Parts: sequence; C-alpha cells; structure tokens
Amino acid sequence: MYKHSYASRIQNHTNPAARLLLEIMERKQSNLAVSVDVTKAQDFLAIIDAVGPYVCMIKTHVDVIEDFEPSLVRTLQALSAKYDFCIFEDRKFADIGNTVALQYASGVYKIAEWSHLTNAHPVPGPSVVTGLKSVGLQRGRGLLLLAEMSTAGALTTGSYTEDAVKMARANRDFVVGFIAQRRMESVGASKTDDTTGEDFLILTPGVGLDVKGDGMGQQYRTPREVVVGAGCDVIIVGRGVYGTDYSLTAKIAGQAKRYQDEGWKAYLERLTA
Ligand code: BMP
Repeated sequence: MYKHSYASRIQNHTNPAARLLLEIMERKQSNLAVSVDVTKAQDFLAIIDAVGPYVCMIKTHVDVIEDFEPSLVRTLQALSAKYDFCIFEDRKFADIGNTVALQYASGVYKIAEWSHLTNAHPVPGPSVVTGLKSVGLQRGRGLLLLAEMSTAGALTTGSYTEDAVKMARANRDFVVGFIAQRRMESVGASKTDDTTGEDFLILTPGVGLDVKGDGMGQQYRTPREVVVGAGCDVIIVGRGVYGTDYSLTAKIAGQAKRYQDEGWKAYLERLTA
C-alpha cells in the first residue's frame, strides 16, 4: 500500500508544475481532476465555474472547442487563479521531437503558454520528451507520459509500459509522472512502489461511480478502486461529473463535490490502512 501523503511528497519534486499540483491537492483536500470535453466555449466555462471549488485540476481538450478564441485561455487562466486549480491540456503529443516542439509552442493554441501540464505518447521514443522539454522546461511546465490507457484492448502493456517508465526516469526534471491505471515506481525495479525512493504522479482516467463503460471502449472504475486498490494519485472524471445537460450547473457542482469526497475519503483510507 502506497502510504506517502501528498504534502510529504512535495519535497520529492523539483518541477514547479508537480509541486503546484501537490500543494493544491493538500490545500483544497481534492484529488479530483475534471475533464471538460465539450464543444462550446460557453459550456466549457460554465462547467469550470461550477466544479472549480472542488477540483485540483481541470483537464482540457482545447481542440474540440468549436468557437475557440485566444481570449478563452485567458479566461481559463483567470478561473485557475480564482479557484486554485492546475490546467492540464490532454494533447497526447506523439510525433518527432521537432514537430512536437512546434505543436506545443505554436499554432492556434500555444499550449505551453498556459497549460501547467501536458502529456505525450511514448511511441516515438525519447525524442518526444526531448522536443517537448526544449519548450516546456524553461517555462516551468511538466509532462506526463501515457504509460497505460483505460480503454479495452489498449496496446499500452508489458515492455511498452516499462519503456515509458525508463523514458521518465531519464528526464525527472520534466517528466513528473504518468497517465496510468496503477503506480509505476516498481516497474522495472526490484522494490515495491513505496520503497524505491522514486515519486511519480499517477493521474488516472476511466473513473465513474454510476456506470462501468460508455459503449465506445471506455472502462470505469470507482475512485476507491483507483486510489486505494491501484494506488493512483489523481482521479480524472469527465462525463460522470457533467453528464449531458450542461445547463444543470447546480447538479454538476453536486457531482463534483461527490467525486471530491469519494476521492479524498479513498486517499485517507489508503494513508491509514
Ligand atoms: P470520461 O470520464 O468522460 O470518460 O472522460 C475521460 C477523459 O480522459 C477523456 O478526456 C479522455 O480523452 C481521457 N483519457 C481516457 O479516458 N483514458 C486514457 O487512457 C487517457 C485519457 O487521456
């Protein structure tokens, strides 16, 4: 059982984005990230305004917003300051180093300018980290590698996952952890997760309290299964929080509070088990 508290782990990280996330989690007593996957800027902002008090992080897919304008990220940054949450653009970079550096810094979205954390598929090898790091490190940004996915039949298993952990170990100033379904410290190591002396942030999607899947390959586990059973740090919840009617902001806020409570209760159970 991985028993290290979020507060005690801040000192294990030099990366400013990793430290900020752990500080916010402790300050707000929240290990909930809400993934705001909606296509209208107005809905995007209304959901963030509703869930803001309950989350340590807002995860975005900024490229699905149909009426995107640069001012939207400035509003997002203002909400991040108002409600005290980190921003994680779930971009899943997966190209050669030179291309991902351009995609991260430039284009319409200029992700490196506003997103504390982003992520990458390990599939191109270490150069994907080198490219992103050349843009993000100097800005105090952090990277998560997709070591595992939540979908049925995902190819992210075995030696692929092990190689993702190796890539992270070689870049600990920038790679702060993983998108994964379990802890990763013991992968490729002969010790248990909590005795390696390593500290990766484990952010885990595929979390839901009411359903087991979405009919399109997504697989859900409960916050308790994810945090106590698998030792993960942050639960990422999308549709389980905001459903299909985005105008019901009181209900959305209630769902966010429900997931915050469940996630934190599970974390306290893990610490004291
Ligand atoms: P939902 O809770 O509505 O299923 O949303 C999950 C979110 O997490 C989506 O934004 C998806 O892109 C992301 N995600 C995932 O579901 N599984 C993964 O393995 C990696 C992800 O980034």
